[in-house]
Amino acid sequence: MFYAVKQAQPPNKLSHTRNEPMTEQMTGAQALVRALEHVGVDTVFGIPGGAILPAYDPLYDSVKVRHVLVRHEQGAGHAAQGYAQATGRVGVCMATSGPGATNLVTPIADAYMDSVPIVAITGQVTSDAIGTDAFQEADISGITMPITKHNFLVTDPADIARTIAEAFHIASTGRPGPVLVDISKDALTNRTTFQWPPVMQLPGYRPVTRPHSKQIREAAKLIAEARRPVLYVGGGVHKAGASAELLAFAELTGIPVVTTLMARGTFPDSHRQHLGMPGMHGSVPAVGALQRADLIVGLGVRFDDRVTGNLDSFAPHAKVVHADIDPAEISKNRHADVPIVGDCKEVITELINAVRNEDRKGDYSEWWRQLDAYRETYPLGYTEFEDGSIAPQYVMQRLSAIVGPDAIFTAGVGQHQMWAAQFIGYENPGSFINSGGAGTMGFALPAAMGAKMGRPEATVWAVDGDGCFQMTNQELATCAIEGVPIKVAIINNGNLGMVRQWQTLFYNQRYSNTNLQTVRRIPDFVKLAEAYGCVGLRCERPEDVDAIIEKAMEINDVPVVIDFVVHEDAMVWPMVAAGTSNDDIKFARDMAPVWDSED
Ligand SMILES: Cc1ncc(C[n+]2csc(CCOP(=O)(O)OP(=O)(O)O)c2C)c(N)n1
Ligand SMILES: [Mg+2]
Repeated sequence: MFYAVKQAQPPNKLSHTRNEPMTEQMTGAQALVRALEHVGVDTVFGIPGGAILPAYDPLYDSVKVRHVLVRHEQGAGHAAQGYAQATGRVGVCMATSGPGATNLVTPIADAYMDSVPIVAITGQVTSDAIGTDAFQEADISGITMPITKHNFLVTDPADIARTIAEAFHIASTGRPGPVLVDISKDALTNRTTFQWPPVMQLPGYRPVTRPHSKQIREAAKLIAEARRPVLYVGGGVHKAGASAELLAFAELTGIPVVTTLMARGTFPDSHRQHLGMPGMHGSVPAVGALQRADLIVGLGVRFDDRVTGNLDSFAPHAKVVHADIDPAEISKNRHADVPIVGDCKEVITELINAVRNEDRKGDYSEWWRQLDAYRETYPLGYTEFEDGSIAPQYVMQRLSAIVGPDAIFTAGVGQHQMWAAQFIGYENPGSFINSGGAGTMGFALPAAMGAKMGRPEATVWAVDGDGCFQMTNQELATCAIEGVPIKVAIINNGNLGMVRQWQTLFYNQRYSNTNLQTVRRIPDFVKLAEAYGCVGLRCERPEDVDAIIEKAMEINDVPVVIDFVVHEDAMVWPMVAAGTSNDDIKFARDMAPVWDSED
């Protein structure tokens, strides 16, 4: 697995290979910090408070674990997500009981939807007060039950070290996801015997990673027989660290590739077999290919409604091979003719072998003629405005050209996110980090902070909306004080733009509560950046875009925020209206592609 805890093997295996386990008397809080050190944690994002306070005392002394004091627990959670996605390791956040813990609910839900491995550690009121409505009591394990891969309530200090080992193991193996460890205050203050490595107690938790060989052979047969196949690639391929295998498989078979929002960069955008992103704001070639396919090979995907559009009319002619590590995903939305449960790295490796062993080879030349025609006729494009204002898509293109593919981009949620997905070229796996499943406004900035802390050598850009930015911009203080020089590009259209776009298209241009009035400079993003100890820049004319991006690229000691003032009427195209068929995609307002007559 790509996501791995730093330790060489799970602790229960280590116990057989070492002579004597380490034992020592200490408090539960000390055991917690010691366990975090043992599983290889180097960064924890959090905010202290009463119930978690005992843990912060030994944390103060740790030379291995750096605690980053954020300004809001939501920022801690998203930072842990950004850290996890940029490094391939488990991200960690920490909060006190009650409101501290509930502030983590949004990032935990986000991590659950996007299968991001994080461990959230929360303090809980003392065990004898649980259930009494004690000060700052919230049943956080109950609250997060449906949005965690697993969660624990620990009331005995003797359980702390083992629980931490289990939490990291669960978060990082199989389908990755968030794990919550809620620890009562008395478990932190009472003494225990610390023992490492602990023996994990996870009966029944055995994620299947090896695919069934019969299913693999079946898939290879369908690939040879197909005339119009598509590789539908999702976030699971990146999480399995399988982009090299994907490239080899795609080139071996010659099958066209589409990459979902969560898989941007997993297959190089510049590769001639890449058709773009599928779905609601996908490219016409990608959406058209899926609709006309006779075989879809889904790898680490979940046939999300944003990809399929109206499910009944999705890819009506296609047989489906669906590979995923989570058996619950297979045939959840779309029936799989060939279900494959397994880790995508192993699945694709086996598929390569099976395709090589097939005597027949698929002939997709007619298919490529059709797809190349789509590419020729319907490239991604946008309208410039005659009043001399900046088209937001142009900002993305220039960011892509000047910053280059080695950077990491994060995004908020809305129009700017879609433009960042469409108009920035991604060549490397994991170079686009965003909130896909939950669509959480406010994700970009703290996620960029976490990514930059995990990969300090990388240039990290947060592409944010003026609405999203106002949800989590307080983490600029954290970035400035902790020395995390991220760069933020605010796409300031003065509006909750994506919602406004729907009002334009579906609500008769009745713009109810979407105007943020940032034309009045409330807030003034440049001054706000400066107030937080960052450099603030403003860009209002297309001819200044390059110079301002270049200036931001030269500043590497403090965070930089650019306020790109763009036209409020820019819209995201192509678009498949929610709930309608992918066949009804529009590449501009009221402009539908003309499919070939043979379609
Ligand atoms: C926390 C949260 N609240 C509400 C929404 C609904 N929503 C989706 S996009 C959007 C507008 C975002 O505005 P902005 O950040 O300015 O981005 P833009 O679309 O203008 O680029 C809203 C309100 C959401 N996704 N997340
Ligand atoms: Mg906006």
